Amino acid sequence: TNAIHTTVMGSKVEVIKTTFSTQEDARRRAEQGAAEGTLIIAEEQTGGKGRLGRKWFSPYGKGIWMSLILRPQQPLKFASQLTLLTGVAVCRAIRQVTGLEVGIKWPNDILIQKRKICGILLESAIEDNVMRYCIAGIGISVNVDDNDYPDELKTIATSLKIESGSTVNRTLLIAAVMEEFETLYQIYQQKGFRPIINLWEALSLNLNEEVIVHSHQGIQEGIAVGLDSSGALLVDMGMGEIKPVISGDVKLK
Ligand code: BT5
Repeated sequence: TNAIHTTVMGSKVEVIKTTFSTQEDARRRAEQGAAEGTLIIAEEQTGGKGRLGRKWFSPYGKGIWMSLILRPQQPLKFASQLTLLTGVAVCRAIRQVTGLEVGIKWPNDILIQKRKICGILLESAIEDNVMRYCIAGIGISVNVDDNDYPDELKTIATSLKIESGSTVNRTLLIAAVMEEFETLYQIYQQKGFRPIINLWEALSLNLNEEVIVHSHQGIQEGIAVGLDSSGALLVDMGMGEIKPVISGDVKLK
């Protein structure tokens, strides 16, 4: 805990050995009034979750499975900006600690050599359209070995250990994530989303790449060209048409 040099993010840390999902633990703590920056970390999750009912593989002692409580007091539409901000913080922290060239695939995957090493899940509780609290779930496959992964993940997932060839110190990485997060969150609150967009674009694996867009016009292809002020991916559809695409409408080629 005293490795974390921040004032808010990670100022209170709860470490659990085995839990179902740190998202549920954090939600309970938030309902009990836990302060912004409270961090719940587990060695193992038996019900780790991804988006849209997908599962997150969370073996004992091999990764960083954690949830951070935020109290942004903003309308729900800002949640997608926080997802992107979290991705930038994690990506920068991983680069800083390991030197690995990780990048972000819109909206929330962190990849290396096209394989996933981190996923982000943002969940919010709303009241009168304002977020009462928001839980930023971060899963980083730090020291997972190739033979730990079930067959269906072997070809699409990797870990920092697999990519760097050595064990990565989880405490150092958690501290780096909290530091990056705190810095970016302060910038975000003082200057808005624009500076975060610039940092995101610098780490993006999508820019100038083809994407498939699903809309009422059917399925179309375009080229990702950036983010707009809400966090939507801007896609050049050709003939001068730039479409803002929100999560769920886009597949990356
Ligand atoms: C995500 O979902 O990427 C969000 C994952 C969030 C996990 C954290 S861990 C702490 C907190 N507590 C929780 O219960 N959850 C959060 P999605 O974009 O839906 O991606 C899920 C997909 O990632 C799966 O279907 C697999 O293909 C892949 N995957 C699962 N486990 C993985 C792992 N350990 N490493 C890399 N890829 C994985």
